Amino acid sequence: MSVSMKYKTFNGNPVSVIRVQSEGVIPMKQHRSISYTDSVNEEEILVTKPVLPPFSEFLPMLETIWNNRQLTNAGPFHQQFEEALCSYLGVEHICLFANGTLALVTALQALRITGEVITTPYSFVATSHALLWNGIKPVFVDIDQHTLNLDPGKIEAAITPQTTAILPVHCYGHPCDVDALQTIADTYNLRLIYDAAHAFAVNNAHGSILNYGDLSVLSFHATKIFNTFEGGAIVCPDRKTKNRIDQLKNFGFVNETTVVAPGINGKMSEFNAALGLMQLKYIDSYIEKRRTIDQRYRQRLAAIQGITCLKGVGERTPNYSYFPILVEEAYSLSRDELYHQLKNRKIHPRRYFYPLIPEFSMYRGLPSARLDLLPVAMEASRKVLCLPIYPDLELDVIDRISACIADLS
Ligand code: T4K
Repeated sequence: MSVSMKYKTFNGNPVSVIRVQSEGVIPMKQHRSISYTDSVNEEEILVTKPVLPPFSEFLPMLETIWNNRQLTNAGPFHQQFEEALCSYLGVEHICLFANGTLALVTALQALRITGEVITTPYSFVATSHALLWNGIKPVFVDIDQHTLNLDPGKIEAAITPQTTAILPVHCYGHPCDVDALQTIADTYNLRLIYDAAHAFAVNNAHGSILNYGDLSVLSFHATKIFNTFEGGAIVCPDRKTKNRIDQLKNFGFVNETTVVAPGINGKMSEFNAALGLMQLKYIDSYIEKRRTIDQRYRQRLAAIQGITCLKGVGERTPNYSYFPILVEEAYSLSRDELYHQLKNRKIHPRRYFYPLIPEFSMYRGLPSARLDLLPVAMEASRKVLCLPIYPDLELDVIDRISACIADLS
């Protein structure tokens, strides 16, 4: 067997490609996997780099899994992780999932959402995809120019007799206008499901932002501030809803012989749950490091004309999950020119979220996908650049990134 590693790009991003080639009587087979190992090219600065607990601390947990052979289906680590998360986040009930997308799809199923759902055009595609997977028609409404979250002032005009719910996103972890959204939901008898994939550990003056609406959906993907490799969760207010969601994520089983709904397999494994438990020990230190990075960027970028650092509104404890800047006309380069110039300098920011969801072919034909109806989202999609931010990012690297942006102006 031979192993070789090559540096390549994937979706325009630097990755290392590991090639494993086996030899022998069996015809040669190539296994291809993609990793993000730093050793291949130490100088590349990626938009994020997942944090992990010390390997030695995780090993005893792995040993437990190896010994007890409970690999999935609500094992002991799963139970402990659910309890620990509820207590850390300040929420009543949580249902763990294999990833955030399955959690979104299941949240819509759990509340039996049909017809039309009002949502934001400015998000990762998974938000709208979850609607399509449920046969629901997304209705895009423009965003607020300060928070880049769904603009409550524009929602009422989009409500029709078919509207059943609102699906906003706490974009970059910056809270939506939760009170205004709840008022609209109550007035029109709509369900309110938050895509809170970016909003882990965000609190406003009253506590966790995850306690608003009917349900909130989290992602624990590798690129998120809190990761379980892959993972996700639904935060729900009562035991009855939790039971229904737990059934739906387990094929609809309520016991060995009874299936009450066409459920899916959305379960989180013991491996992911054990890792999550371990990550919880360190999450406060991860967020604190991100806070320092956020502050450093703001200091270093403050004087650059045409660069605006986005800020949340109403967070008592932010999570600093992204560092989005707006590249305004007063800056000498366009957002895309800056993006490419930085890439040439081995700095890899990301254009979250470009293109806009309504620009993708499966959404383009919808009446609400007309880009002239979504001017704020369009502008954000053409101006925002998310700069690298992760706990291990050294302050001198932030200074280097900021200096590049200043030099290019
Ligand atoms: N709702 C919202 C609002 C979301 O943002 C997301 C996910 C979801 C729902 C769905 O939740 P999940 O089903 O994913 O749990 C990434 C993530 O794949 C995606 O989870 C995330 N949002 C989205 C905003 O970003 P990409 O296309 O940027 O991923 P990728 O592979 O290019 O990674 C970005 C950078 O991170 C790379 O430059 C390298 C680094 N990286 C990535 C991975 C996966 C690593 O260093 N190690 C890794 O293992 O989508």
